[in-house]
Amino acid sequence: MDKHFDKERFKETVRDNVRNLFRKTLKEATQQQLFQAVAYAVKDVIIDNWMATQQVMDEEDPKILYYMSMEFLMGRALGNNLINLTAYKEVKEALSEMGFDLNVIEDQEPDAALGNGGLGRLAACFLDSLATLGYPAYGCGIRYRYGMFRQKIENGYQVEVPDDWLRNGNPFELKRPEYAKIVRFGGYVRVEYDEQTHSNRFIQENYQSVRAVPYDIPVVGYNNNMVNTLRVWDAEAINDFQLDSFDKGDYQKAVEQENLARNIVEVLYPNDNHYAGKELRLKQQYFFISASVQEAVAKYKRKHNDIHKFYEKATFQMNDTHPTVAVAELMRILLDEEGLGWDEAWEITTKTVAYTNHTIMAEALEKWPIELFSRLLPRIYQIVEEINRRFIAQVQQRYPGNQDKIAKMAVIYDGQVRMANLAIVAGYSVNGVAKLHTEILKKQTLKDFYEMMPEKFNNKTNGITQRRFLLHGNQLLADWVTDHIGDEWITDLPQIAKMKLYADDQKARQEFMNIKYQNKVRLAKYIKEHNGIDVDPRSVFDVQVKRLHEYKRQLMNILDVMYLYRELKEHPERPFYPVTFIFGAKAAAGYRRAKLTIKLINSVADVINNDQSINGKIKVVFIEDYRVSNAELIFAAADISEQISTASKEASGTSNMKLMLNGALTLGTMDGANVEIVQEVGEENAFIFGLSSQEVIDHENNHDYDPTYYFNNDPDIRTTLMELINGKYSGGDMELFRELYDSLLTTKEGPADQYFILADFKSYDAARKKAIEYYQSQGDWAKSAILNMASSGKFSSDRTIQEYVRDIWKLEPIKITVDP
Ligand code: 26Q
Repeated sequence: MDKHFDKERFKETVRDNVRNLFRKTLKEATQQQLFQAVAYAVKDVIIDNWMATQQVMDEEDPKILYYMSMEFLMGRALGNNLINLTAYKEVKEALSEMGFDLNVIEDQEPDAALGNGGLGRLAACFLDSLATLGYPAYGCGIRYRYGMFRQKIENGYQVEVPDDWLRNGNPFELKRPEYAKIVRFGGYVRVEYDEQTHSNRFIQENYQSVRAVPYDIPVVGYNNNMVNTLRVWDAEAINDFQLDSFDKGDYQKAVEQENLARNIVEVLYPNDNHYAGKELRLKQQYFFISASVQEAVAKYKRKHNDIHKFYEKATFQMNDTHPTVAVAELMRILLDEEGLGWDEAWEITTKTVAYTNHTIMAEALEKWPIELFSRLLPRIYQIVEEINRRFIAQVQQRYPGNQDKIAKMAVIYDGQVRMANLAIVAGYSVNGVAKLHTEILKKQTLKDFYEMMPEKFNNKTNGITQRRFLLHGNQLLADWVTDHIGDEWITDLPQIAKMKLYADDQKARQEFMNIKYQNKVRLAKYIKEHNGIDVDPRSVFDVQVKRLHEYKRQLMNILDVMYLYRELKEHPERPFYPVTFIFGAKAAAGYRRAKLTIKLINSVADVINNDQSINGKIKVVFIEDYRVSNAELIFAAADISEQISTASKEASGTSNMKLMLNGALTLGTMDGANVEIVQEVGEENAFIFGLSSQEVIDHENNHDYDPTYYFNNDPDIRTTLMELINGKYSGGDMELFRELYDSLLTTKEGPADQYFILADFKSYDAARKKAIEYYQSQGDWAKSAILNMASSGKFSSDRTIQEYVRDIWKLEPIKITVDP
């Protein structure tokens, strides 16, 4: 866009859009209307590149990746599209000449929050990298009517508010009714013998169905004219019944179909790393998978007549097990619609689908009761049964008489369909998302599968896009880097290592700290506006932002804040450098302990922030409604990155990478990608503490962890825990936080302190004190911060995507040229 960006024409288009869309002059338009007008002007530009991309794909017929995911946490599109069109600064200028502020206009756009957290944001980063690297790809997902709930904090408690993100329409999406597909649920399967082919035909009857209608959202590559597509499916009722029909069955069914359509895409399930076996969730999964697989096959058949070579032109990456019905749906289409035999169909399917695992936690593994699964998806269930039958035969052949192997590896077992096992049995690739995670999968969680089919297993350490999380989110730092080393880091992040030269340079250190300071001022202003709290931008900004989950140990963080505060009060004579503890986290709506932890953080914040006697040396801030858009502000302003999960539990983490890229120092455990971060930046530029993953796993296997040992022997720990039940942070209410106290010492269900908070508490506290101490030698800190940023090259999602392409997908990049 840069070369043919015509500023005057752009202004004209914005003016026209305001008139045509809202019958208003620029002066009369609201900020929201301006946003719409600007967004449509940007879409104009995108459309040309989008069509050009389609045309090249049509001509060159490349292999296409279908990235299948229940979640795409895209955040806002306007700023990101302008960045990738390399038109951000020009548009900012044009708008400013018209008397408008692009930042204010950007703030009018609701986040597209079609995801929970890490897994959904990873999908969004991958789309950005795929387009930037020129790889033909579709994101396949669901157009949820309501995305991730908006979080309000009322009286310290989380309250969930529906996220009506489509209220003002979505200017970037394009409805494509011509590609609608029918998806069937329920009924039964009738088997019919076909005299001609001497084979059985399977006919689903008495089913309900919905029309899946795709909406296309453009995914703009960086400065390369490429525009890929995120295709999200909406559900519409099929209204083909006769209103005057006297057939009561028809009428009943029609009403049911209306309801099915209305419910199916209504809302994103707000569980992160936790499985809930809800029927509607399985409906959502089959709905978008059936539509996506149907379309992938239809697209292939428009150009090719040999379905046996489907996998040469299409590959499906399944983002966790949520899309795993794709295995059986592709089989169904090949068997029932294309008329292939089992072996042919299986060969094609197993060369098409690949699976990414994002967790080792047992409670996150998807298992569907046979009753539910077979009732909702009768034909799909038959196919899964056959896959299972054949696989078990294989296992028996390999391990004769070994029942244990079958118990562990069967797809259907103990009345349940196990989606991870289905994904592994059918997938041609199984990958973890960080080195440590993949090793744990191979050696523990998926040991038996690894032993039987080691060739499938591989690691793909996660990454993040520097375009959103540095270039857009932290423009001061981005410009500073570009001034020193040029702008190649934007598409080649390892180049940022050139900044290591400046880690010892006094002037550069000063400049870095000055930029960080300005970003802290920006965040302090946001905090003042949203929380009414004054925070000092000269204090250390210690940040933990991520979904709330016990294994991520936000509880350990706030307990340590309580401990630090008590020490400060008891020893006012000791030097204490001011710290601002910043939290941001949504808790799943039904997750009681997580929600109570939010209440605790806010209660501790209330007490400490209002204690005049400590002169503001500690501030605690809970940022309401943590999401992609405010995350960008937070990352830019962070000094310390809290990555404190119980070792072995966080598959990778990605906020660790975003914070590192913005020059924060990691305070963390040897878990997930932290291990690789430390390897890149050096242990002297991070603060590492706590049990190792092996120690945690050993304790779990030996059942020999006893948290009461720490409680009984360490008075600091004991006193801190007592503050949960002595009313100090609850206006005298001794019961409010008892559940948290109990969870650490005496639970009825499961082991106490399942996440080893007490075991790690003291080493965490020491590491944190060391970090705060280190901050006071500003020169050293600046050096380490610059080195963190400069060592983040590995953690670009561009690198991750190149590895997926090389080892798994085998795609070829395409080139898009548009005439000026
Ligand atoms: C499953 C069944 C029913 C309802 C919901 C779910 C569900 C939804 C979301 C299960 C899991 C998730 C999300 C998991 C997730 O975000 N995992 C994170 O993935 C990141 C990207 O790989 C990693 O960096 C994180 O370590 C991992 O926790």
